[in-house]
This record gives sequence, structure tokens and C-alpha cells, in this order.
Amino acid sequence: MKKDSILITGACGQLGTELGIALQNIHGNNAVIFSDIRRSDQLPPDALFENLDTTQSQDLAKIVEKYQITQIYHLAAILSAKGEQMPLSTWKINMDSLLNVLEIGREKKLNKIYFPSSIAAFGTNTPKENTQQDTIMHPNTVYGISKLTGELWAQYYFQKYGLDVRSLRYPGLISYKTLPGGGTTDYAVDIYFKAIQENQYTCFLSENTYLPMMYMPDAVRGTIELMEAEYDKIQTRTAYNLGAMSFSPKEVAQAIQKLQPAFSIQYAPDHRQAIADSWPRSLDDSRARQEWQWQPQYDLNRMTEDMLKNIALQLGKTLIKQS
Ligand code: AKB
Repeated sequence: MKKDSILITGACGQLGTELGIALQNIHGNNAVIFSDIRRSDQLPPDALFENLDTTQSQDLAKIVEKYQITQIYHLAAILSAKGEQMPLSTWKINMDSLLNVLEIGREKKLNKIYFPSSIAAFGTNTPKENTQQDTIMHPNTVYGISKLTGELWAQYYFQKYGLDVRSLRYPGLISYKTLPGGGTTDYAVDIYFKAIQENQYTCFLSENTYLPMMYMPDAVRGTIELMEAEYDKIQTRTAYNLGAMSFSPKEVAQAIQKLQPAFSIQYAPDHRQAIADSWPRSLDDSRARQEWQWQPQYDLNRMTEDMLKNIALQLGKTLIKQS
């Protein structure tokens, strides 16, 4: 069988860098092509990189040809909060790039395509607790509309052309290696950095805003497990709910205080509160658990210990248990 050659779009984003490194470990450095509109310092120095704006179909086609690409992880997108500042260009960027990827997948008969969906695909009138896989979906942000539409396009290309497109509805992703940008769940990353840097944090969401969240090692493993699962196991061709934990800003602050009792938090909700309020508070991901045996490993406390330890190391600070 031909060896896989994998293209990651939006590879310098929060998920792309870590996912790309995990894929390099499995397939070898030369089998993974990182691409983005510009290279970031976070990429491994030996990473193969191409400048690519995925809204330009001819540029995408050239790279697919150059590296004889067999799989694409299409991560390039504008996220929820930033998208609300530029709705029409967000729609254009998110949809044109996805359709370009699906079309090249169809034309070149690529083995597999990965497209990330999000909890943003749900909306205000979705039942909030333990949100089901199949439920009311009327997203309120342009990012959410693009994710729901993207799920339907993914399913369409699978049903009509047999293209093996797979997708997950990610919760908020939390990581210390590459920072997120432009999302509503970004507070759950900022809070850990500010805890180490300033021992206090002002949160842009209110204290009892519960949202589904996931630590990056789980997200990377879940994505690869989905992509490596046997074809017949993938019965859901829109996107799978993917859960791990659910918490509020108050609860993450309490988890930090177990390790840094002097840490303090204030609340100053802004325009992102309405976006968070339109999303589920927790997810039912039983379909992913049943069909391809999804199982998260990190809960809030385990993640908090790991985040604080690693950010302190990164910033050259000592994590002292203060009492
Ligand atoms: C965002 O906040 O926009 C993203 C997401 C939940 O998809 N992190």
C-alpha cells in the first residue's frame, strides 16, 4: 500500500502544531506537511512547511501534487469571537477553504479528509445539558453556522462521492504549547498563564458559565483515533460529539487554588458571554464512545496540575505551593 502523505492546513494554530508533531511521530517527519498563511516559531525546526492560503484552490492543488498528498487535516478557520467581528469574510474563508479541500479530495481521490467541527454548531435553543448527538442545531455565530454547514458538506461528499471525510465537534481546547486565538473558550487557557504570571485573572465570562472543555493530549489522541478507526466503524458522517469535562470559570479557579491558594479571580463578562450562553453546558458523546471507543483521560484536576507545571517550566518560574 502507498505510504500516506499528510497535509495539515492551519497548522500553526492551537491544534495544528501539536497534532502535526503527533502525526510526525507516527508517519515520519517527511510524511507530514505543515501549511499556514505564515510559519510560526512553534513548529519543529525540521517540519516541512508550505505557505498556503486554502481559499486559493490552485495553490492547494499545487501542494497536493508536489507532495502526492493522500490525507488532509483541514484545520484552517476563523473562530467564534473573531468571526463575529468580520462575519462575511469569516463565512468566505471558512466555507471556501473547506469546499476547496473537499473538491481536491474528490478530484484526486484522497484516502481521508479530517474537518474539525465544534460545540459552536449548536445554538441557543439546543438543550444545554448532556447535549445529544442529534438535536436542535440553530447556531448563533457565523463560525457556528460555518461548522454546521461544513458538517453537512462533509456528509454530502461522503454520500455522493464516497470521500472518507471524518469530523469531531470539539469542546474548548486547552493547551500550553500553542495558544488559541479568537475563540470564546480561550479564557480557559489564559487563566493558567495569568495564574503563573500574576496570580490573578479577570475573566471575560461570568463565574457560572459552564462549557464543555478538553485537554490537548486528549484532543490530539481522539483525532488520530478517529482517523485511524476502521472505515465501517465510522457510522456518523456529520461530526461526532466529543466530550471530556465540563466546568465554569469559578471551578477552574478553585482547581488552581488547590495548588496556588492565593490565586484570585474577578469577572468582567463582555461580548463573548452571549456566545458562550448559546452553547451546550455539557455533551453526550456516547456515539463516539460506542462506535470507535472514544475515552478521555484528563479531568479538571489532572489537567490543572499539568498546565501549571508546564507553564511554570516554560516561563522559568517555580511553582510553589503557597499556604
Ligand atoms: C471557540 O471558542 O471559538 C472554539 C470552539 C469552541 O470551537 N474554541
